[in-house]
Amino acid sequence: MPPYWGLGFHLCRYGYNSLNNTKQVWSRTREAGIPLDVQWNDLDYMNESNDFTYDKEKFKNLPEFVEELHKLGMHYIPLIDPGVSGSEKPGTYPPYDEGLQMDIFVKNSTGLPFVGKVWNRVSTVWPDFTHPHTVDYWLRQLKRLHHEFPFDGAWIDMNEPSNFWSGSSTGCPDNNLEHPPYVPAGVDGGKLFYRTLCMSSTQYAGHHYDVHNLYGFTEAIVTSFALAEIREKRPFVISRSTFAGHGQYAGHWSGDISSSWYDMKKTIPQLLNFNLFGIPLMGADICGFNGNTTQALCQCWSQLGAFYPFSRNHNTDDGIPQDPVALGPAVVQSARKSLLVRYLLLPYLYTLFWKAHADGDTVVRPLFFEFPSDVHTYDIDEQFLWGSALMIVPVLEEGKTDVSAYLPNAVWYDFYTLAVVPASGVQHTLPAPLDTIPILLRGGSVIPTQTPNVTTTESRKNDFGLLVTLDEDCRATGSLYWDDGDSLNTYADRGYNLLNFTLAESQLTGSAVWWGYNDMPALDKVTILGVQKPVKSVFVNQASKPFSYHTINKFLKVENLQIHLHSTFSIHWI
Ligand code: MIG
Repeated sequence: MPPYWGLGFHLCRYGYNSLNNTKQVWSRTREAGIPLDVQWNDLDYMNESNDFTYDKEKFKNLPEFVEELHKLGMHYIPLIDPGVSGSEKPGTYPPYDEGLQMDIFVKNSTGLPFVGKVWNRVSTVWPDFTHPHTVDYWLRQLKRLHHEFPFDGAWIDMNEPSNFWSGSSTGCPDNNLEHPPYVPAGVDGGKLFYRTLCMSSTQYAGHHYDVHNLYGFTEAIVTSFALAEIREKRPFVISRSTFAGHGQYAGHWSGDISSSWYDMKKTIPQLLNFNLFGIPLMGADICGFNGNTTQALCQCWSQLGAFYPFSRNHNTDDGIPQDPVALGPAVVQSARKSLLVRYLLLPYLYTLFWKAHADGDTVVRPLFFEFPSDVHTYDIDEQFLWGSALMIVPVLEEGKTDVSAYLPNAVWYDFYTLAVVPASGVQHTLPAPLDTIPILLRGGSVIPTQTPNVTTTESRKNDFGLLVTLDEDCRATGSLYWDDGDSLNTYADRGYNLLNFTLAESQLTGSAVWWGYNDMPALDKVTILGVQKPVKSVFVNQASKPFSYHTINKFLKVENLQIHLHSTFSIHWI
């Protein structure tokens, strides 16, 4: 279960190169009114690219900055590489000295630490995350860094594991693990160890040959455990390498994609796949990583990315700045508008994450998951759903201001006008003005919302709303999971609330299936879409209430309710 703040918007780039620059981008994003929860730093915060250090000149006041973020209810995440420097002066760099003492580095075939090279000045050695003592080792390193500046999560990169050398400085021994009879196509020069560790190097669990693909997964498990120990709050870990089972411990981003329309489009099938793999906390670098983005691309990508479960704008060090403000008012407007929609819908997204946590459900899902008997849905990968109720139809081509969507057989409502979209079972053209990403609501749903603010910490305090969409039988159901959003094990320890909502025969009822957490804002607003006949009166728990009814778009709105969700309530209309 991710922390609630992890579902906010994240801002990052490789090569801010100083705290001043980081702060400048961070503050101009806030000044533009763009929702933002988490500021990140890439490896340029480190001293000489060494893990568990920070540059005391260029990032001098990093600890103060992290405190400032915390005061504002925001969070901070640094990059951590798995490999640590293997050639600092003895006694000056505990991550190396302690690793030697604890004997937890991956070893070469002669029993000494395996030496390769990544970002470190001279050489790199790798902790063996299958070694039982590495839990202690990694916890010590992270704790020491956390003592310097209290970061809130970990971004674990290069954990395939990636190496700038193929093997060590002299390559790898000549044996049948390095040169098995069959190698996968595309492996450079037939070398399995191409830009990674030697296959005959050894780990606690066996030859690297046998556990290579588990390196990132094991690092994610240990990192997640260490963060929970240190912060005593929910760990938030985003990893580049994954394996089956990873979703229990961490999320994923798709690495170094290009700032291109083609790569943006391909992020949707990636997202769908990772949800099928049980790793719902997934996203791609918004506006692309490699190369220079453009205003038009970044505008559309900011809108699409606002609907990635893990939503982060990140960029390479040799590209133009691509935070929304850097790209001008059109991108700012699109990012702000789509992220405010995301923040409005966070109670729904969070409830989906709870369902994924409890039942292994998908968060983002392909249309065929909801409409398995409709063969037209099978190959759709340019639209996607959040749960069962919300369909996102991004613009994926430059300059387009409408988009063609397939609407499976159901009642669909336009998120913005709240009117029925008069088509289903057909291809339909939706308007997509440059600052608007088309979103449809599926009839039959009760979608919990919350008035958005510019951080999740603030938006969590606002009143709830319900968007209720009638299906062809004028029914709807939905639920809302709520807890403090950050404590460990709230679900297992039953420190949460679970509300169920049902609408039938012009009556919406809501009741708590479980109430284990008292700090919950009131329900203040209910909007019911698809009410065909004009409404004469509305009763909330039998008492008559003012309302408004939109005769053209046919929705009913009841506001200023202040319903305490602990008790069962009903709203009906005649
Ligand atoms: O060799 O830390 O995928 O997101 O900015 C590149 C620098 C290392 C790769 C990551 C990318 C990150 C970059 N890293």
